[in-house]
Amino acid sequence: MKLYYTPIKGYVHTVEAVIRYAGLESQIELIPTKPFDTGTPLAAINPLGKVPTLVLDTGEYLAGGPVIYEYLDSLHRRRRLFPAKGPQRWRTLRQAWMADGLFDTFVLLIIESWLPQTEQRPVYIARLVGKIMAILDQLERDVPGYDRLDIGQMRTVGALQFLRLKWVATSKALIGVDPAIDLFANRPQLAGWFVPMARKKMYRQPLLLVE
Ligand SMILES: N[C@@H](CCC(=O)N[C@@H](CS)C(=O)NCC(=O)O)C(=O)O
Repeated sequence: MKLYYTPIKGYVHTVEAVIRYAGLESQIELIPTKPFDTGTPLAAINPLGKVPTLVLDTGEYLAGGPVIYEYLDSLHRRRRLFPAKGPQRWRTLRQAWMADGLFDTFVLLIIESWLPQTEQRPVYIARLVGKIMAILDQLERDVPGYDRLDIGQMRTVGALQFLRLKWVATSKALIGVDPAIDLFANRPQLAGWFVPMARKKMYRQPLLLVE
């Protein structure tokens, strides 16, 4: 299998953590990919042109992080990250979907931050920031109900790591966003869960080292 993804210094993607959890490191060829580069080979594989994209040995591709996580989760013998059925499955999928939305919403903000400030849209930015804060508030309510490790939790760690890594630089480049906003202030449940999770080995060791 070949994984097209974008290694980021100081960051472990959810897909990397899932690969480690599943013990599939030796079965996956990692292909560092810049999806925003014109001429990226990714465009010929996945019409959405997004990372992560997984090309199977059959030549078929899978895309959408959560689709890839579930496929990888079907390939190991440890406890499943995706519960097979019942209320726990829907709770977990909802949590993973929300965390994926947190990541996607923040990516939209990053893309907006690439524009000169005179071309940025303050109303749009405020709306995206509002969604991010609302998701953090929902996580604050959800964390006390977390049970055994599942894909909802893993996607949440991945999204929060990315947010924490890029928040200050992104908000400095945006109009109307205060870079001093502390994402974890007044969210003690979330901070108390996230900080030790982020220190776990699977979140400290990316699959590829990047300069
Ligand atoms: N939630 C999505 C995120 C995918 C995503 O938005 N990837 C970005 C990278 S940050 C991308 O490839 N963007 C390229 C583009 O929008 O053309 C997933 O996990 O599949």
